Amino acid sequence: MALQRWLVVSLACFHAAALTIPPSCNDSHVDLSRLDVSMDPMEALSILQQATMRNLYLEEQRSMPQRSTCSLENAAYREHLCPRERKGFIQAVQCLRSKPSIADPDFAKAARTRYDDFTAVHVNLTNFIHGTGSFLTWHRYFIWSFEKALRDECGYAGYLPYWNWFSHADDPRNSPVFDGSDTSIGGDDAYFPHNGSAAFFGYVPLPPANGGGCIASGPFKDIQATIGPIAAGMSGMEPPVASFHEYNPHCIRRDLSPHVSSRFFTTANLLNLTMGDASKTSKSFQDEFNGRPQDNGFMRLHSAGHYTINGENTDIYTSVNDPAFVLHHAMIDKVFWMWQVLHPAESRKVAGTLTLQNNPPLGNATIYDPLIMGVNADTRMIHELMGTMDGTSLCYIYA
Ligand SMILES: *[C@@H]1O[C@H](CO)[C@@H](O)[C@H](O)[C@H]1NC(C)=O
Ligand SMILES: *[C@@H]1O[C@H](CO)[C@@H](O)[C@H](O)[C@H]1NC(C)=O
Ligand SMILES: *[C@@H]1O[C@H](CO)[C@@H](O)[C@H](O)[C@H]1NC(C)=O
Ligand SMILES: *[C@@H]1O[C@H](CO)[C@@H](O)[C@H](O)[C@H]1NC(C)=O
Ligand SMILES: *[C@@H]1O[C@H](CO)[C@@H](O)[C@H](O)[C@H]1NC(C)=O
Ligand SMILES: [Cu+2]
Repeated sequence: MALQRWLVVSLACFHAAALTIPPSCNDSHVDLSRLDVSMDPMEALSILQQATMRNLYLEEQRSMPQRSTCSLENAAYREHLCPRERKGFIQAVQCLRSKPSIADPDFAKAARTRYDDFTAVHVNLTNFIHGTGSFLTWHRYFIWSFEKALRDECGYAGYLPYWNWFSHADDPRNSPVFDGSDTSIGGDDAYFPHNGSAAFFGYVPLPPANGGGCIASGPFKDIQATIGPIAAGMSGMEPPVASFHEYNPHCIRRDLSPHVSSRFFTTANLLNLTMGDASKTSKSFQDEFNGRPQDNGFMRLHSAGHYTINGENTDIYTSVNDPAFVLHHAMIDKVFWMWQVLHPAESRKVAGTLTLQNNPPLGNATIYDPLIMGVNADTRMIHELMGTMDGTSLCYIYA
C-alpha cells in the first residue's frame, strides 16, 4: 500500500522527491470493516488514511484526464517531518515572528509582526468563524495562508506538519511535539500554581496539570505575544485587555493536560466523526467536531486540542498566539479532508449559522459566503476552499 511506502520514505527524510503513486493503491486490502472502537486510535487513523488514499486514487483514475491540474503526482504532502525538517519549519515560524506586520496599523494596533497579522485577523473575525458554517473552511484557508507565508516570505521548503492527537494521548508532555526538545514546539515546564480551567464557555471545569507557566524550553522558550488575552479560560492568566488594540506583551502559557487528551482523543471519537453517526451529514460532522456544550460538556476534538494545550489556547480569540495552534488545526484539517474523501456526497455542503452560537442571529451559512484573511490572502468563497485538490490554489493532501 501507498501508506507503507510513505512511512519508509518519511523516516528516511527524502519523501518530497520520492513520492509516486504505486499501482497497488488500487488494491482492496483496506478493509474498513476492521475498524473497531476497541482498536488503538493510531491504528484506526492509519486504516482511515489508507482508505482515503485509495479513494483519491480511484477517483483520479476515473476522472482523468479531465481532472484539474492538481493530481496525486503533484499535490503537496503535509506529513510527518523528520527532525531536520522540523527545524526548518520552526525557523520559518521564528522568521514570521521577526518580520514587521504589513497590516494597516488601524486594523490591529497591538500587532507588531507578520505572525501577529495572523492572530489579528483571527481575533477580528472570532465571532464569525467558530461554531459557524465557515469554521472548517475558514481555518483550512487560514493555515494554508500561514503555510504560504512561511514558504514565500521565510524560505521554508516544506509544508505544514500536524500534531497527531492520538500519539501520546495519555502523556502529551512526552510527545515529540511538546517534549521541549529543540525539534519540538516547546513544552510547558514552568510550573505555575492555578485552579484549573473553565473550558468550553464555562461548561467544563478542568483540573490544573503540571505546567501553567510560560514556555520554558524548546525553540519558543519565553516568547511573548502582544495581542490579548481576551477571553482566556485558565485561572491565573493575565487579566483580559480592554480592547484587542491594546499593546500587551505577555508570555505564552501552556498547561498540557492529559486529563483532556486521554478522555477525548479516543478511537470512539475518531470513528464517530469519520465513519459513525456523526459522519453522515455535513451538519452532524461539523457539530460533532465543535462539540456539544449543553451535553455534559462534551468537547470533542476541536476544543479538546485547545484545552489539552491549555493556557493561551483556552482563549478562543488569541489562541493563534501560540505556535502550536497551526499544528492543532492542521490535524483538524486532516480529519476534515479524510471525511470529505470518504463521504463525497456530503463533502461539498455547508451547514451552520453565520455567528458563534447564532448570536446575533444573521441566518445560515451558504457556500457563497466570504472567507476573509485580511492581508494574509485574498478573500475567497466557502466553496472555493471545500476541496484540497479542486484546482483552486489549494493542492495538497495529508500523509
Ligand atoms: C482497480 O481494481 C478493480 C478491481 O480489481 C478493477 O476492476 C479496476 O479496473 C482497477 N482500476 C484500475 C484503474 O486499475
Ligand atoms: C474587524 O475589522 C473591521 C475592519 O477594520 C472593523 O470594522 C471591525 O470593527 C473589526 N471587528 C472587531 C471585532 O474588532
Ligand atoms: C485559586 O483559588 C484560591 C482559593 O479560592 C485563591 O486564593 C487563589 O487566588 C486562586 N488562584 C488563582 C491562580 O486563581
Ligand atoms: C456520535 O455522534 C452523534 C452525533 O453528534 C452523537 O449523537 C452520538 O452520541 C455520538 N456517539 C458516541 C458514541 O459518542
Ligand atoms: C437554518 O438551518 C436550519 C437547520 O438546517 C433550519 O432549521 C432553519 O430554518 C434555517 N434558517 C434560515 C433562516 O434559513
Ligand atoms: Cu479559530
